[in-house]
Amino acid sequence: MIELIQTDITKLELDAIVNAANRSLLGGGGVDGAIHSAAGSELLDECKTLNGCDTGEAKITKAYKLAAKHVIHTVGPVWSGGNNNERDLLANCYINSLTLAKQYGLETIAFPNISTGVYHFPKQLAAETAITAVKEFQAEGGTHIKVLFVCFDDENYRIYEKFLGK
Ligand code: AR6
Repeated sequence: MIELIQTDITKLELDAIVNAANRSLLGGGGVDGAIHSAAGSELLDECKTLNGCDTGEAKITKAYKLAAKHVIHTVGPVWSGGNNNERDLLANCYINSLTLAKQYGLETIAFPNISTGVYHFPKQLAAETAITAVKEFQAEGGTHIKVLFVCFDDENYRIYEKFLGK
């Protein structure tokens, strides 16, 4: 079960929304900034207890003032030409977030287009990587977690429409 929508991820009432964070987990710009400002300062307080997060890994918190129940924070790779394991690290973001969702018994999760903003991962390759990772997890994981790909910009939305065959 995969769906595609174009919206602001902070508005979604789901079991979890995923944050494209940085290794400090202490906030930033882009979707990270939007999630922290909508969730309120208690989110930052909980993030301060987590001791950061490595690239490709994921950590879960409550969602405070957001409509979602949890935030899963993951750290995408900074694109630096493609020879630094960027693609596997990006796939790990999706797999590790879904693994956490499964551990917590979550049924609905929304992903932003991780690394395609200030981290400059090429959008087509990022979409292909994200969709492949999610499909593999769903095929192998034996779970029924519903996954929403949330695109914010038009370019990503058009790319996902193409790859998902809409
Ligand atoms: N809802 C959904 N998607 C969004 C939203 C939103 N409200 N706002 C932006 N996007 P970016 P990254 C999309 O830069 O490249 C932060 O400072 C945006 O169109 O947020 O992984 C962190 O702290 C883009 O497609 O994340 C890190 O330092 C996508 O979210 C760094 O940026 C990701 O863009 C992470 O960079």
